[in-house]
Amino acid sequence: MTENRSKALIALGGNQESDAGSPRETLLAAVDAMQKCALSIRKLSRLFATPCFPAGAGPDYVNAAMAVEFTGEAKDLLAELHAIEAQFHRTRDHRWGARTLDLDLIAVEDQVLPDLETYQTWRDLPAEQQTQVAPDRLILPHPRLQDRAFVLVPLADVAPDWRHPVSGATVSQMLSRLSEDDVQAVVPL
Ligand code: A4P
Ligand code: MG
Repeated sequence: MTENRSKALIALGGNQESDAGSPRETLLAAVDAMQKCALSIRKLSRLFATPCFPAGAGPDYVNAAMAVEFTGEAKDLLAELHAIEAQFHRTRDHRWGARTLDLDLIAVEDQVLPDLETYQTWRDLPAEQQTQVAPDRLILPHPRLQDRAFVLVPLADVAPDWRHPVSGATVSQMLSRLSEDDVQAVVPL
């Protein structure tokens, strides 16, 4: 019997050196590590230099995105991503703090997890609370994806037509709603 394969979108980011080298080298090493685990990489975006958000909170980031296929549940994929972050000595000192490697699960098919109401609560979290609280379970789609040029510009390389299951907007449409300054600040390496 063949098991069901699911499609997922992953965002990669980092702004601190790791044992693998610069953030750029770390991201490429993480892609290598992913190739060795139970997911198939379908598409990888270009790598981009992006200004740290919030501005001034740390060095610039390198960001990228990938489209993958995997077998199992979304939470198992997130656990794999956390294991790879740990390989690169990602620590969680404070929320949105500088990091060697951040692997966020952006979407799995058109799943809304754990349910629409909880997703909406995290999506609508007031800005001042966003740096203070982190969810203790998987929220899908990633609640901030529509706000961030450093996620959407790389995502447009791999899945411009992916449609958000709650808003109905495609990646290209979400990108067109951001300020031109934010989008132009995301520069291919
Ligand atoms: N969690 C729940 N849902 C998800 C999901 N869909 N994907 C949980 C990933 N994790 C999810 O995540 C906090 C908790 O959320 C974990 O327990 C996880 O299981 P985290 O990765 O430990 O913390 P974080 O990375 O600080 O939070 P988050 O929400 O991933 O922050 P972001 O959105 O990644 O923001 N500026 C630039 N230029 N580029 C960046 O990549 N990244 C951040 C971090 C800030 N500024 C940035 C960038
Ligand atoms: Mg994260």
